[in-house]
Amino acid sequence: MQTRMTMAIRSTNPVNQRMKLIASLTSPFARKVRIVAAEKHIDYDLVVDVPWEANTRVPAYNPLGKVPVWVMEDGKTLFDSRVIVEYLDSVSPVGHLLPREPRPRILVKRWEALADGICDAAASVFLERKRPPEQQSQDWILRQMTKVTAALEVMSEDLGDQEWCTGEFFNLSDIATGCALGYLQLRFPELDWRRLHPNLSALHERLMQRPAFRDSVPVV
Ligand SMILES: N[C@@H](CCC(=O)N[C@@H](CS)C(=O)NCC(=O)O)C(=O)O
Repeated sequence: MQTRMTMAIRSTNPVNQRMKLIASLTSPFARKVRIVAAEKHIDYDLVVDVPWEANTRVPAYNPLGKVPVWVMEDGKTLFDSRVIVEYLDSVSPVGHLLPREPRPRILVKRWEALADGICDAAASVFLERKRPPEQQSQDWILRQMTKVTAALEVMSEDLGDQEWCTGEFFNLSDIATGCALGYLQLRFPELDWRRLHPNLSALHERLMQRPAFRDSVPVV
């Protein structure tokens, strides 16, 4: 499925072919890219491709067989999501999502690493639980879920009573965190992170006020 995403401002890059995002609609990493592109008004075609399906074309774009993949105007492909969002932030002058100064910049990327780490651990549990019960490892599931709960605790502590993850300005740290929380809500509705961490819950509510978040809620 290919969908044209129409944004108010086009990318400033010279155009040969339209830029494309290859993504599944449930991937939190792909959602992060979609939100960054929307916040920065970058125009692209969304190509929905589920890497787990037999007829997937994802390995033709990314040898690692993972989404998201960004296809640039000259056909060069970019992965993974952290590389893509850094690229998108640098090609459009609209609302910087990564600070320029080294320390604030790396602190935003630290939040992103934490949020992506939650998604990696949670996704591996989701996949493990899809295996036949006798093949599932409870030790593995526990190990991964411990990472999720520990990372949520650190996020909650670091957020404190700030409006946004790194303080008063919305940036990539909030997008990555919101995508991780949204993924937990989708795949692990039984997790009690909202009650345990009311500040993360309030952050998620604030993020859901933004059209880019509302328009990219994962669908199953
Ligand atoms: N570190 C990668 C993670 C991407 C990832 O794990 N994507 C999943 C979907 S959520 C995937 O495509 N998995 C297919 C596979 O592992 O074969 C990123 O940030 O883009």
